[in-house]
Amino acid sequence: MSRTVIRGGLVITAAEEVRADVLIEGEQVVALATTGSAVADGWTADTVIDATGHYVIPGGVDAHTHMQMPFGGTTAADTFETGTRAAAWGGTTTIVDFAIQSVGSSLREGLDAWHAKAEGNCAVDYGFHMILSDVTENSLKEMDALVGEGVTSFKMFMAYPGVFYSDDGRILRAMQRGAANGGLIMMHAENGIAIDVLVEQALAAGRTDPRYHGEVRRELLEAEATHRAIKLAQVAGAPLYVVHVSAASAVAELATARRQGLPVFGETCPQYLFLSTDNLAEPDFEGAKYVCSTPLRPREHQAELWKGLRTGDLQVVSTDHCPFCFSGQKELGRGDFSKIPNGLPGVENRMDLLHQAVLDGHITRRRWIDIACATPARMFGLHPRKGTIAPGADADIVVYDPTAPQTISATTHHMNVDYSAYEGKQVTGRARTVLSRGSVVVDAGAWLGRAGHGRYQPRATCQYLG
Ligand code: DUC
Ligand code: ZN
Ligand code: ZN
Repeated sequence: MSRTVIRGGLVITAAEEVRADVLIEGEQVVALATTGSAVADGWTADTVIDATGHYVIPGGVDAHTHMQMPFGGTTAADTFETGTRAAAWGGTTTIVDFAIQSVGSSLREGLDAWHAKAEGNCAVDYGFHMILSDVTENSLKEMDALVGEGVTSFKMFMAYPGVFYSDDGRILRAMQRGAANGGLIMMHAENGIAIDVLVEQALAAGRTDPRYHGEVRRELLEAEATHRAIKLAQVAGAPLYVVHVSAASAVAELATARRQGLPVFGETCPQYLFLSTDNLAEPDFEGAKYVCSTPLRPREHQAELWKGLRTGDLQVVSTDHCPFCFSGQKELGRGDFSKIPNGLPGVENRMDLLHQAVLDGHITRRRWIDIACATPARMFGLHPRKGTIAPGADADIVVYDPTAPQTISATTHHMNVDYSAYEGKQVTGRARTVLSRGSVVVDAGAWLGRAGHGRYQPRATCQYLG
């Protein structure tokens, strides 16, 4: 079995920061020992990685991606191969993607289709959530089977009537089932019935530019849906995870519920922390690059999101990586913002943007690792394999250079999309060496990984409760 030692770095986990060497055998971490100690110096290895002056952090866990997802008459531009490769470049070594149940089909059909897309193609490890679009007696029964085979979370939509939308009764039934079988309901919390009325009225009045996407998807309708989802979960006796929280008032709903002791959790995404409606208003249809749902909000919301991440009212930062090229895909919505496919690229940028947030004073180093690695792993049943550096954990490790300057750009990124949402943004910090289950996949600007190295990860039920 191969032995690797990572020497001389500052090991940062959600729990602590220590100067330690890390010993890896095969695919797993087997020991940590203080740098310079007799124990560490006594280790022999086939490969020694010098991490002097660097951080040694767990590989990122991005719990919300959509590789090659069909949406709005087109398909997200990253395949499982290109998207997981880009993830690795950015220091993310596990993704949890969303398999989709189409209306009229079974969960099994959807899950099988997503396994077929991913299998043999991923550069890093992956798991699946299931999008539940058709709550029937049969799909409720199927939820139990999926939990048993490691698909332990189910996304539901209060938005997109006629596509993914579930009404309150269906949501309640799925939550009740989740309360019984351990499946965690993930909610897209926007009142889609009301939004569709506002979309129709905006278009009829000739308001067709991308910025109206942000205006019709009103903050109040995110807060209202978040509140309703919380109450439905309370009635069902189920925990709740709200995805892509963008509005300050939605954070307030989560905070109020949490003060009441309810097991409700919230995720936000880098686009809500770093971008705003100013981007949606960019001229010449450039605003389309920033169309996603929930939408970007006015800049003032960012402070509340950062505060939520510090106080713990928000627990996770995922990307909702769902890239559509500007050319030919976003352009489908010229003259009608409602036809712009919803989604932004970001799987490659998350770890660096959040490191920049450390430098900017929004969060601490350990909180960076907590919200980007440790908590998503626990929330979605991947602990202790993922999200930390400890004996027995998978050797998914990033040797991170906290001083490397970087200008984010589509000309240098590895995502299969023709623009960057952060074009020209300067950040400090970058993954230098990335290991996935003990194999070096990125080193000093060189790609050493391969499609098919990434393995499907069946997940336990939520480990963040209680
Ligand atoms: N919600 C998501 O989580 N991803 C893409 C589109 C959407 O509405
Ligand atoms: Zn969503
Ligand atoms: Zn999503």
